[in-house]
Amino acid sequence: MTTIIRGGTVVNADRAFKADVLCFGDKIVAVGEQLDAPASATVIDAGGQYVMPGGIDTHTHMQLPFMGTVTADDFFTGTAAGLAGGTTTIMDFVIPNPRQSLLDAYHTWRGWAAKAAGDYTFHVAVTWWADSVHAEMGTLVREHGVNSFKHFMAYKNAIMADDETLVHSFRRALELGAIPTVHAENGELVFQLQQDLLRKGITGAAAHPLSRPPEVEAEAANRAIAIASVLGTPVYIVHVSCAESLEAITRARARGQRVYGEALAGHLVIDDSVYASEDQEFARAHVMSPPFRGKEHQGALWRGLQGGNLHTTATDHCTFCAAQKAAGKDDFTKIPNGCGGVEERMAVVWDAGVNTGRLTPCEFVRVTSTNAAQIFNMYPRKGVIAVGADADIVVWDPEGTRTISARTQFSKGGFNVFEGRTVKGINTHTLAAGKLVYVVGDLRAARGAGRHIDRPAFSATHA
Ligand code: URQ
Ligand code: ZN
Ligand code: ZN
Repeated sequence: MTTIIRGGTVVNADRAFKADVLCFGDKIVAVGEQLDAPASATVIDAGGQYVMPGGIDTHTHMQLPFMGTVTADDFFTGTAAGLAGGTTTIMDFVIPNPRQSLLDAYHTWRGWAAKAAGDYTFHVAVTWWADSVHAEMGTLVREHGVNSFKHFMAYKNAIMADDETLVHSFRRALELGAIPTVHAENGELVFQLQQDLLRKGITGAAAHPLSRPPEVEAEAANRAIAIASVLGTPVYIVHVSCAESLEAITRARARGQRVYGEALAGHLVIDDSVYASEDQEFARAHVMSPPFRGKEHQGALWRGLQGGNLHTTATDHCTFCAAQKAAGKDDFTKIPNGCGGVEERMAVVWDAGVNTGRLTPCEFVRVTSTNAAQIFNMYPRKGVIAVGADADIVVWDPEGTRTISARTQFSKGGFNVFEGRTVKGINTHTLAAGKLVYVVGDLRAARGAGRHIDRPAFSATHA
């Protein structure tokens, strides 16, 4: 398949410039003005539009078994929804149960992901520790293209990693040239606060944020950063939701420590007033962890992205339908945690970031694609419009508008946390591995067309 994208402005993280882009097969083969193309080539007129690297969502959970149920989006519907919104690669999670072999879990998730419509890669969670975990981490790095290991510091009595596991795993990641990532919330504090609230008879969704105040997140962020500092390993903090966690990252980076932070599109534009809704179904639909915060935290997160102390934007796409969320109608601790966003991330970050002047188009590319590719060692295969890169390309109309709604979304779950938001700046075309998979409103996602992306270790002193 040959495609020529004519007349657009290519936007990479470092610069924007007028150029055509020629794709052959799954690769970009030429970038330049007035390119020749074979008569058989598919022509995309990008006049007046931007031509940007396909989005990379560093944090999704498709088909996740969690809190007694399974997320509504599987690897096909979830990646297809991502393609519709300009995200061409997702970074999902293998989450072994405690005492479960990491390799067994990895192979299970690989089986589930075979149906994906877009490219995918996995962070592997370390939810327990034993010599066998030490060994399997090595196998995953050496033989399966894993270079990042996730640690849930929340979710006590489930998948929470205690300090012993954190220290062993961070140390092993360093040996292997892999990066540890963390869900930073103090799971013991959350658990105790949950019990306090339930004892007081406070059981509705409004209790959720009360059990997870910003300090609960910041303590864990500080602890993960301190462990990483002592052990000399980098650390990546997922879904940084509050100013206090960002301050911990900013302090560490000012000391020269290699700490990265991720912001969710939801946390950037949605505040905690959603939990005060009389409509309990609406409030439950917004239960995710860390919770949506007060408005003052959103400004901090945007400054984090602008100032280079937050590096990626993601979604933590983890959708549950109303009936699934209703499992917690009498006990908020039983509401499956998670919200959607994989389809809306790029347009929401553009509308709230670029249209407001917070981000330039180049900075938008950096935080929606390039930084993710570089931090997790997929660059320059991903994250740039350049010869030799994968032909994962978004043609972006800065004047195009659409109103986000669950009624028109492709993702499952029947709810949209961005419901009713009109965004200006939308993708008119998405190419994934050189195939035209989305043309305004027309999604052409193919089951199984997605590929697993191996991510080499950065360096290994000894694996
Ligand atoms: O904690 C996570 O990242 C997963 C389990 C999704 N749920 C959530 O509330 N963020
Ligand atoms: Zn998390
Ligand atoms: Zn998550």
